Amino acid sequence: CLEAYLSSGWQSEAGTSPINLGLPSELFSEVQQIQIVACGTSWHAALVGKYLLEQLAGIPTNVHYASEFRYAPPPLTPNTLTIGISQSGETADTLAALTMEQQRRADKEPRWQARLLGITNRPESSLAQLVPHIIDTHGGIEIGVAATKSFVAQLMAFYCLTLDFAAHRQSLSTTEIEKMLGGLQQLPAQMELILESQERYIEELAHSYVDTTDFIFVGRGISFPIALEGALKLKEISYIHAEGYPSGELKHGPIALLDAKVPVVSIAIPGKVYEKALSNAQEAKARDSELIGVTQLNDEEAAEIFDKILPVPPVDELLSPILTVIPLQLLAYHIAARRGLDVDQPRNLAKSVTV
Ligand code: F1P
Repeated sequence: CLEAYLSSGWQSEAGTSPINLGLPSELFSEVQQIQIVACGTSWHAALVGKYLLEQLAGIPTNVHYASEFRYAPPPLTPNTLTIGISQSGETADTLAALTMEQQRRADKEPRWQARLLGITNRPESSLAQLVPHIIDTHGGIEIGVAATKSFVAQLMAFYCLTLDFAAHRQSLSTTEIEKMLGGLQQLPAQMELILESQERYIEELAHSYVDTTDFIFVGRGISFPIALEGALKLKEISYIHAEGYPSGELKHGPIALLDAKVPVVSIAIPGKVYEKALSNAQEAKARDSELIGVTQLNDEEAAEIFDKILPVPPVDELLSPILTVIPLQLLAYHIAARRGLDVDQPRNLAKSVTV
């Protein structure tokens, strides 16, 4: 996906971008605010996008459930970019939210007019026909109903969109941009390493959770949406009740649910919020929960705290979502397979919700 977005022959010059998304510059000029509408897994990808766009490009960004947008539309703001993200490009709620945004801004002055952008795996979809511009994730068609590879492709689209904004606004230096691009380019090999070295272990580990009825997932900062996505995958394909929370929210209520029967999965990657994430994980351990850490390979501090570790290769915290989601997808997959469930066609779920 990344290769498709790189500008050819970028010269590390401030104010120019290493990314070419094929979008017109008017779409980006003087953007003061971004709003993203999405459902399900795409909504979780949007939360990672919000983190990146706010922290790296400095643009206030709101993420809305597309299914709620029509009933509680946010007040209009000028120079606002609205992004609809949908793997299938056919999700009715996402299409309706974008249509509403287009209609309510139709007669306004230029600053207030709709600027709509779609992010989808399907450039031939209804979403692509509805909005004037799209970013093709190059993620291809999902075989299963539950989105997995799409999530990673959507994240890559958000990394590149953010880098493009950050380069033009000079909110990151060229050195910072180059460092991030270098990190992004290493991710495919690191993902393969996880798949090759961890799958057997995760398959065996999954056997011990076949009869588990509840799971809690926690993460801080950029890892919080990954906690939500890990929980969603378990619900969607394994039919196990699972919730995701920001690590620091545990003590504000969910901690009452914890005991030896409720495993807690904590995503904790060395970086800004690492120590805090580890100390939150310890709160769960004190309530007898089994602690499973998605953390960096060979981290001694983590090895002391977690009962079990799903390791990922060393990675910058900012890029870690693309790696940390993989063991969680594998965990949900192997628990479901062990339970004899149809992982590609879970009960009650549609590939795209078109009503
Ligand atoms: C959104 C979504 C998926 C989920 C399921 C139902 O789809 O919630 O994330 O796995 O397939 O639809 P989309 O708008 O990203 O196509």
